[in-house]
Amino acid sequence: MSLFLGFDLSTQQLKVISIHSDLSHHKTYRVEFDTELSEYGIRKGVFSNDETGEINAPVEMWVEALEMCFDKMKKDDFPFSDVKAMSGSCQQHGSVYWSYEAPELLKSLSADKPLAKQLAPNAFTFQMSPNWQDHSTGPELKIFEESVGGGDELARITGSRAHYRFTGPQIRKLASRIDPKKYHETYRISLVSSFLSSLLCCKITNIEESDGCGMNIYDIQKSQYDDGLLAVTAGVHPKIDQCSESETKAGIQELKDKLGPLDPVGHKSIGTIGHYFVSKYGFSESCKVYSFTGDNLATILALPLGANDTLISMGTSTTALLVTSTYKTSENYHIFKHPTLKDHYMGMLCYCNGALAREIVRDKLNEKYKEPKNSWDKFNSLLDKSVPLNGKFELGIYFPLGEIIPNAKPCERRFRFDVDKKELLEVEPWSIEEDVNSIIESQALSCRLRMGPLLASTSKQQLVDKYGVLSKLEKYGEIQADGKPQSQDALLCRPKKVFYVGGSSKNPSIVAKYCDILGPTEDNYKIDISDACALGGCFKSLWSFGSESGEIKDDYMKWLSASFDWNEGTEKLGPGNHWDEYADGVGIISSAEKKLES
Ligand code: XUL
Repeated sequence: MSLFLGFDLSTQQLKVISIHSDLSHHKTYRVEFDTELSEYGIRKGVFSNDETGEINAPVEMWVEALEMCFDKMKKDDFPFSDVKAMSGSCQQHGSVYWSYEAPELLKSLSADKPLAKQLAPNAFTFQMSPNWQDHSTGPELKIFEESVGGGDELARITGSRAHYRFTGPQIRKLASRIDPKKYHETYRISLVSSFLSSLLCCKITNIEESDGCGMNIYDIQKSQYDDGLLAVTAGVHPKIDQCSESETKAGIQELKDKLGPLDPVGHKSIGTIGHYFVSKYGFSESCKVYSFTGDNLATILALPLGANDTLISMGTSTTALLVTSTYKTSENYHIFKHPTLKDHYMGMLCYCNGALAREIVRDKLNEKYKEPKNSWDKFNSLLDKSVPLNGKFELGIYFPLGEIIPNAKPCERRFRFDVDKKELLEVEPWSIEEDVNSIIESQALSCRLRMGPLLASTSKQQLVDKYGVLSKLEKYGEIQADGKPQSQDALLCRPKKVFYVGGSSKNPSIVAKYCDILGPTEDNYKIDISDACALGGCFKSLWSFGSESGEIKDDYMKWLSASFDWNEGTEKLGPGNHWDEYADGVGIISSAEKKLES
C-alpha cells in the first residue's frame, strides 16, 4: 500500500488526511486547539487583544499539536511506513521566528522526549506567531503603500495592496516597533507553511513561492524580493527610517538572509521526513516532503480548476478563488502565483460580509412570520419566487461589518434606479421581504462585477454581446469597479465552471441565485469538501511524487482532471441560464458601490 499525507494547520485545528494512490480517502485525524490544548489559554486558537488589535498564536502549541496528532495515529496503528510522501496547507501570512540555536535543536531532537519541550522556547525568538486576523499594523500599512507611490502600485508589484495581516507589515512592526533586539537575534523567518514543513523535515525549509506572495514584499513578475520593500520591512528605508546607504544595504541583506530563498512552484521535493519521526513513529527514511503552501492556494488544488473556473466559498466571509493565466492586479483583490501550474495565478476576492449578513435578514424575517429561529424555509420560499432587482431596479447593501471590497464602513443602504432620470436614488428601508432577494443579489452581483476583469484577462474566447447586455448598461453611464472603468470584455466575460463550497452552499435557493447571476458558460457545481485544504495537500504530494519519479507526465490540472472522482460529493447544478437578466444589476451595483466609496 502507498499512502500520501496532506496536513492542514489552520487557526483552530491541525488536521491530517491520508489518501491512497488512486486519490481515495484513507483516514483523517485532527487536534482541536481550544479543547485539546486549552492549557495554552487560547480562544478559537488565538490570543486576541481588543485594545491593540493584536491577534496571535503560540508556536509551541502548534508543535505540541503535531506530536499529539501523530500520537493519535500511532494509537490507531496507522501504517506510517507506507507513507510515500506528504505536503500540506497552512493558514496564510503568519510568521515564525527561528533562533540561531534552532537548526541544531532540530537536528538533535531525541525521540525519547516530547517534541515541544525540546524546541520551545529556545528554537524561537518571538514565541507568538502573528495571525491573519490581526489588525494591529495600521501605521505600517500606510508606510508600505507610500513607499512605492500607492496601493495600486504595491498591488502591481506584489499582487496585493498593503493588508494588516500580510507578513511584511507584520515583520516591520516587530522589527521596528515591538522588539528590534529579538528581530536581530532571529536566524530565519518562516511562513506557517514553511514552519510546518521545517518541523517535519527537522531542518529549516524555504518559503514556498505561491504562499510567499502573501507578504507584500515579493515582486511576482520578477520572481524576486523587492529591495525597496525589504528595506521598509526591515525598518531601514533611507527616507522613511532615515537610514544611511550602508545601513539600508546591510538591513536589506540581513532580512534577505532571514527570509532565505523561495522554493519555486513545481514538484521538486524539499527533503525527507526527519529522523525524529522516523525513530518515533516508524516513517520510512525515504518518505518525501513537498513544499507546503497557504490554505487558499491548497483549496484550488483540491479541484480540477482550469483557467476561468471559479470557486465560491460561502462561509462567514465569502471568498472567490479563480485561476487565471494573466497577471492582472487590482487594489481590491489578491493575486498569488499558482502553487503548481507554471505561468498561472490565483486571483482571490475576500468579502467580510457573507453568512452573518444573510442571517441578520433571515432572523428579522423569521421574527415577523413567527418562524423557527434558524429556519431558512420562509427566506428560501421568497427567494425562489423573486425576480431580478425585485422588478423595480432596486438593490440594497448590507454590511453589518466593515467591508474590504469595496472598502466601506458598516452600513445598510438601499438604492433604486430611476430609469427616466437615469439616476440612482437612495431610498428609505423597504419591506423585509424585499431585503431577502436584495441581499443575495447584491452579494452575487458584486462578485460578478469584480471577477469580470480577472476573467476577461484570461479569456481567449471572442466575446460577442449575444444578449444585448451592453445596450442595457448604457443608461448607467460608465460602469466602474474600484474607481476604474470596466472594459466591454470584463462586462461580457463569464466564468467557465463555478464551484460552490462552504456552509451556505448547502442552501439550494441561495446557490440557485448565484448560479443565475454568475452564469458560467459550462456548469455550476455544488461540492461537499469541508477538507479541501488538507486534500489539496494530499493531491499535491501524490502529483509531485509521481512527477518526480517520472510516472506522471501531465501538468497538475490535466492529471487531476483525469483522476478526479466527479461522483464523490459533487452535484452538477447545470448552467446559469439567466445571466443576461442581471445586466441591470451590474449597472446598479457599480453605481451603488461608487456611492459607498465616496
Ligand atoms: C487569506 C487569509 C485567510 C487565511 C485563513 O488571505 O488571510 O484566508 O489564510 O487561514
